[in-house]
Amino acid sequence: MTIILHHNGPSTCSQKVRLVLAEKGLDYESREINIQAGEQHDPDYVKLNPNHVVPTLEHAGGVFIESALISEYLDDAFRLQARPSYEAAVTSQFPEMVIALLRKNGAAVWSDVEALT
Ligand SMILES: N[C@@H](CCC(=O)N[C@@H](CS)C(=O)NCC(=O)O)C(=O)O
Repeated sequence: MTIILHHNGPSTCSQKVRLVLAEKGLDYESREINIQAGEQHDPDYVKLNPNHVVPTLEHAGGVFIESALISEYLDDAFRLQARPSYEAAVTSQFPEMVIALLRKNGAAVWSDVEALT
């Protein structure tokens, strides 16, 4: 499903949404609205955004206005999958690594004591 973003280059509200799209690696169709030339007042655009401002996002048959709400929508619709990291893998194996190290150095660990009782 294509994402269409009606936006303006220097507009901070548009930049906010473009940052979210970039962060999530999402491709989108760009529709530049020249607000200096008053294109935000074009009757066809006002049908999408009755506030006469940018940005406006179209996706999945819906029209979204207000940069904060658009950002929240994108965050919900395209939630990033947590990638298992090396650090996470090491952290989850940490207790086993400590036990192995203790055993290697001749220390008895709880499971060794249990095995003797
Ligand atoms: N609360 C809106 C504000 C949008 C807004 O004010 N956009 C400005 C650009 S940052 C705009 O389109 N201005 C055109 C105008 O006021 O005519 C949002 O966050 O989306």
